[in-house]
Amino acid sequence: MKRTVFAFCAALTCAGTSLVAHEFTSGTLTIDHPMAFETARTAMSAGGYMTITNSGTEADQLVGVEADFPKVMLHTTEEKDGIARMMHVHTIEIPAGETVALEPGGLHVMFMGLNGDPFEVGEEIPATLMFERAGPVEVVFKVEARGADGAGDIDHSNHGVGQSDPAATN
Ligand SMILES: [Cu+2]
Repeated sequence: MKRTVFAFCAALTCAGTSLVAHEFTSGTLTIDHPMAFETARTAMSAGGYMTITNSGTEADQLVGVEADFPKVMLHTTEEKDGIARMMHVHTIEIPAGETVALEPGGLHVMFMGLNGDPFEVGEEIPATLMFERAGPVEVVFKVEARGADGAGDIDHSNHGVGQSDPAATN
């Protein structure tokens, strides 16, 4: 009985730790909660989100992301005439003393070429963030459930199809 209780507590602690401490640091950079939303079976791409805090005194730049997909890009989202469009960006500036959020409807990582292998809840996506100053930082994107209404990731509903995304053609 005692043993059962102990095991239960240990499992709780473990779960709590993995949620709270899902962050990665390198020098003065802290990457918090890299995540992606689960995707539909037919999805060709998925967004990756996180916050990056630079506690140093000099700016850094996220210049790329490497992961096991045909293509991984940095995107920003611009809304024009009520239509959200993905735009490829080459770098994401992380100013000194600031936190930059990569989030739905804004800057994000785009994992492209899923090819019938959708992101599933609980899946972990290893990736390497490439920073100009800090160099490579290994992180793990955790795949989380999408809201019942699809909230949180609306800008990717038609993404990867190509009609409205100039970045998808290059
Ligand atoms: Cu995108």
